[in-house]
Amino acid sequence: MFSVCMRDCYDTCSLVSEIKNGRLFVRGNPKHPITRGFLCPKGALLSKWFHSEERLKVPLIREGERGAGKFREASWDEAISLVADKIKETIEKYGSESILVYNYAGDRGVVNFYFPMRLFHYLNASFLDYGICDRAGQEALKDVYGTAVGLDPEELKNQNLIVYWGINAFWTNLHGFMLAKKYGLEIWAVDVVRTETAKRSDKFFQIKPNTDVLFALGIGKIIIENELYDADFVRENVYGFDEFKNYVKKIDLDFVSKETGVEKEQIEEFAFEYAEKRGVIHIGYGFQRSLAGGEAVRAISLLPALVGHEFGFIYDMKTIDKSYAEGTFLRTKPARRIPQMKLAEYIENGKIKFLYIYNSNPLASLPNQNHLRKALKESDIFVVVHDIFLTDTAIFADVVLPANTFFERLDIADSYYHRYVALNEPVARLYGKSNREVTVMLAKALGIDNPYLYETEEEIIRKILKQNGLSWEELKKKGFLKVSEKPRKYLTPSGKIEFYSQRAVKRGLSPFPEYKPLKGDYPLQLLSPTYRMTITSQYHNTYEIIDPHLYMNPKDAEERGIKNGDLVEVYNEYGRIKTTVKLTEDVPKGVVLLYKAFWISKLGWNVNILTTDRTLEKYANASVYHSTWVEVRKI
Ligand SMILES: Nc1nc2c(c(=O)[nH]1)N[C@H]1C(S)=C(S)[C@@H](COP(=O)(O)OP(=O)(O)OC[C@H]3O[C@@H](n4cnc5c(=O)[nH]c(N)nc54)[C@H](O)[C@@H]3O)O[C@H]1N2
Ligand SMILES: Nc1nc2c(c(=O)[nH]1)N[C@H]1C(S)=C(S)[C@@H](COP(=O)(O)OP(=O)(O)OC[C@H]3O[C@@H](n4cnc5c(=O)[nH]c(N)nc54)[C@H](O)[C@@H]3O)O[C@H]1N2
Ligand code: SF4
Ligand SMILES: [Mo]
Repeated sequence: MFSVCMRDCYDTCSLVSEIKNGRLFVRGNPKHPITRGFLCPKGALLSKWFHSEERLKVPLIREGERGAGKFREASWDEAISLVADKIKETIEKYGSESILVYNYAGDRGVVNFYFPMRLFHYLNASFLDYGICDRAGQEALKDVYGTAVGLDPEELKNQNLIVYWGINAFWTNLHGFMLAKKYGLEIWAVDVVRTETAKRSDKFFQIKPNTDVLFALGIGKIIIENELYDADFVRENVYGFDEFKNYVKKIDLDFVSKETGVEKEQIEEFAFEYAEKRGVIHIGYGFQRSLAGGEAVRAISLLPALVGHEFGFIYDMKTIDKSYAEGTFLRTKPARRIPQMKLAEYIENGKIKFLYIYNSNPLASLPNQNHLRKALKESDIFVVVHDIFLTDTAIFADVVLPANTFFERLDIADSYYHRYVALNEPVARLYGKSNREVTVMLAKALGIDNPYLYETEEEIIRKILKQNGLSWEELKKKGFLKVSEKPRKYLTPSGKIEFYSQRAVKRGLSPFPEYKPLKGDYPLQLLSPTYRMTITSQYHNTYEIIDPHLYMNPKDAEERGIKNGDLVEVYNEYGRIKTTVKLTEDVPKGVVLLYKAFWISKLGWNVNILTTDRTLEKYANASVYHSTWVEVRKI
């Protein structure tokens, strides 16, 4: 059977799965041109995840205090009618907008991701305004190109150089990294940390955090002032080039070198070689989750244009139109959108009385966990969590509904990195119900007979494929289909690549990317990037391979009398955690690192006890996890 790894991962691997003697066996689909039949270390363990003894088998209803983890088992009938009654009661008492559906990309199957939204649209409930992940960069690229959709990675075969900028691709986009290798591209990395990607790159530019905007502007200045840019391309396609040229005149390369920590010769080397090799840039999601993230992406995205690329960046990919699955047409009122990063505030203000969570584990993944947990404990909100496991979020629920896995249902998935849509067929049935099945049960219990709430997976998939000019028969045969690219335009007000961004000016930003030094109230900047063996919080409980160490530069440790392996307290205005230290030169002085989003219920803490819930307001309330500062002391 064809499967698709539905994790929130660039690669969206096509898989082949089968059941032998009651066990699931999964391998990569060798025919898929991007994912090419090999699995990342997380994908290789999917059978362990599928068969995990920790999977929820029956619904649970809360008995003790919220968050205490005391539940009683219930039948599906009882649990679903309780949820339906609460929905009705909430609408009667507080109105439909007091219901919030909180979902994210725990499973990226088109039906599984969108189908529950149909019910909540039908009920005119509130929805999230997603800001947790790639938001600042999305806005920034819209400012410059009018779209965040960049290069088809298969086009890399015609390129010489790829720069991984603020992305740890060897861990987070393994198939992309291997594709660049296969095509023989030169690989560079720009990162604060000497990551596994940096270690495998031909050149590594280790930069101080939050200074990317200045680094990119400095490179731009050198390219322009040495006339290394593609003058014909720029004349035809760029808006505001002369003003930009004047703007970078004022940039002092000694200042750039001092602020970024990169030697002037290295900055020049970057500029000259990048221009000569006409590099493309994979702009990471990770590094833009910072107060400097939006301006940084804006500045970086100008570089490929300077060397004559139409869309010479990789960020997002949108291939098929999936809106039919979501069913916004079922609404009769426009949706109230709640900024994702402000969940705790909205709960505290009593604006949300009923929270339906699926495909997400916000009590691991959202910042400022102490605030969120307090808000939940003190409010009279009713919380339903639909998940495969008793996650930290499920522990705070009133009703927990067991979900099944993507091996247990029909679906399709597209990718935010490449142009393939892949088929996912059911191979087995163990426990729980799919997001669609639960939605159907709820619709029934609510007495709703709208046919869109009862459509089957196959009906929805066929309709979406047809709308997008793709064949169901062909997909069933091959397991994946490439969505071809139509001729593209810059979707900016001028119809050009806006070095002078009119859209940014409208939001009160400077027309050109601006550098502002950042400083926190504590001395060390805490980065919390992705970990190799988890996908945000997923797999902590099933693979049990985590790395809870605080990574620290020996110089910072020495100043604090800390030695390798010492137990320390990491603290700031949001909270405190205890863990052991690993000293490493991979992390520069002034920066410490903890990997993101382990389970508090398993480990006792999670980095998000410390991370800031501030947002980048001018970039649509994007998250800024990395703009967190802490102090560390030996205990
Ligand atoms: N193994 C694994 N893969 C994943 C995930 C996972 O949890 N684990 N999560 C998935 C998700 S949800 C996402 S969004 C993507 C994220 O994929 P990536 O973008 O690769 O994510 P991160 O590792 O968070 O961040 C990338 C890098 O940004 C660097 N960085 C931080 N601040 C700065 C800065 O100021 N400047 C520069 N230049 N670099 C900086 C960090 O050191 C880090 O190495 O990965 C997806 N894939
Ligand atoms: N400190 C720090 N925190 C971060 C980040 C960071 O860089 N640093 N990164 C942020 C980013 S980029 C992201 S995208 C977010 C992600 O944060 P979340 O959206 O919370 O993602 P996950 O931790 O993957 O949780 C997904 C949940 O969905 C469940 N699930 C999986 N499949 C299904 C299914 O079919 N049905 C149902 N009902 N449930 C299912 C999983 O078991 C899991 O509990 O985290 C953010 N958190
Ligand atoms: S996590 Fe990503 S790379 Fe690994 S198997 Fe899944 S889609 Fe592929
Ligand atoms: Mo993400």
